[in-house]
Amino acid sequence: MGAQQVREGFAALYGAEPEGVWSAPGRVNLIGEHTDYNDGFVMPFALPHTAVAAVSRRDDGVLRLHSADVEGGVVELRLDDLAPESDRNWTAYPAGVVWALCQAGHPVTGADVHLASTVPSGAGLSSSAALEVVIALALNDLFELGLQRWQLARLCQRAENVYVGAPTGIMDQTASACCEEGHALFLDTRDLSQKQIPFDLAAEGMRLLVVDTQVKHAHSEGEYGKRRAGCERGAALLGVDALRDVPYAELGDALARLGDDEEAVRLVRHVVTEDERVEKVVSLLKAGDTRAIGPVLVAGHASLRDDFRISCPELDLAVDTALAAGALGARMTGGGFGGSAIVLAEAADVETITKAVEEAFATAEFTAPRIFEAVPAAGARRLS
Ligand code: GAF
Repeated sequence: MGAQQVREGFAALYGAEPEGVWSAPGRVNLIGEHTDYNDGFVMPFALPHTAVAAVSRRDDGVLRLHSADVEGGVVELRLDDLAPESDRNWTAYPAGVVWALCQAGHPVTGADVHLASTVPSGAGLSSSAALEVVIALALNDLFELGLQRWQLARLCQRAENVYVGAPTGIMDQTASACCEEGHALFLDTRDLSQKQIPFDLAAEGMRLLVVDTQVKHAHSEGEYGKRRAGCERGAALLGVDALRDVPYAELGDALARLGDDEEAVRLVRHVVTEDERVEKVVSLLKAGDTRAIGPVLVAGHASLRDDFRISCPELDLAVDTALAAGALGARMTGGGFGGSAIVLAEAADVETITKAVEEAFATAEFTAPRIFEAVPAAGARRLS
C-alpha cells in the first residue's frame, strides 16, 4: 500500500492529516542463520515489501493503533498501562516499541497510528521487525529523540524480547533499519559494526527467488528459544562468552571437548561453520565471484537441516527441487520451522525452477508456495 493510501486511511480514521508517513522493510537473510544471538555475523538485505505507518503525536499519554490488514477497529491503550507480555495481538509490536522508548526515558507522550504492511506475516521475512522499526523511526523523528539507526534497532529488539516475549536476536531489526538499496548488509552482531556490500544480481545475469512455503512459523513458540538456550549452554561448556568466540580453526578441538554431548556438538558446529560461511560469502562477493556463493548457501542449508534441525519437509523440498532444476544455490532463510527459502539462479533458469518447485509442491500435496523475485531494496525511511 502506498504512502498516499495510508495517509488517507489515517485521515478517515482520526479526522486529521497525519504529521508524516514512514516505511520499514522486511528482509531476507542471504547467509548467517541463528548466529545473531551468538554474537556472530549475518548478511541480510531488505525486501521491497514494507510496513507503512502514518503517525501523529499526542500529548495525553494515549496510544491509538489501527491496522488496515487486521479486522477490527482502533485499539486505544494508555502508556502507563503498557506492560511486558500483556498483549498477544499484532498491537504488541508497535506498543512494545513505545514501551521500550518510555522505559529508556525518552519523552514519548502518545501517538495516533495507522499501519498497512505488504510483508507476508509468518513467512520468515521479518514482518514483525518491519512493524517495530517503522514505529521507532516515526517516533524518533516526531519527538526529535536523536537516536541513531542501530539504537532504534536495539530498542525494537528489546520490545520483541521483553514486551512481546520472543527471544530473538538483533538481525531483523537492524536489517529493516539499516539496509540500503542494491546492497546486502554485512553485520557483526557483537558490536553492530556494518558494511554495505554491493549485491546487484541482475547486472550479472542472475536472480534471487524467495519461495514462501506458506508454512507459518512463530518465534515465541518453544523451539527457537530451545536452540538459543542450547547455544548458550554450548558456550558455557566451552568457557567462552558466546559461540562467536570459538575460532573456526579450533572447531575440531572444541567439538572434541564436548565429547558425547551430541546436542551441544551439533549446535556449536552449526554456529561456528555458519559464521565462517558468512565471511566466505563476503569475500567471494568482494572478489566479484558471485556464482561461487551458491555451494556455500547449500552447505548452510544442510547445516540448518542436519545440525540445527530447524528445517521442515516443505523447505527441504523447495531447496532440493530448485537445485535439481539447475539453481546455483538454495537454502532456508530466517528462523526456520517453516517460512521461506531463497534460491540463487541464472536469470534464464528462473522459469524452469519456479515451475519445478510448484509442481513438486503439488505432487507432495503441500499448499502451493508463493514464489517471487527479491531485489535488495531500501531500509526504513520517511516517505512524506
Ligand atoms: C529470526 C530472529 F528474529 C533473528 O534474530 C535470527 O535469529 C533469525 O531468526 C535466525 O537467523 O528471524
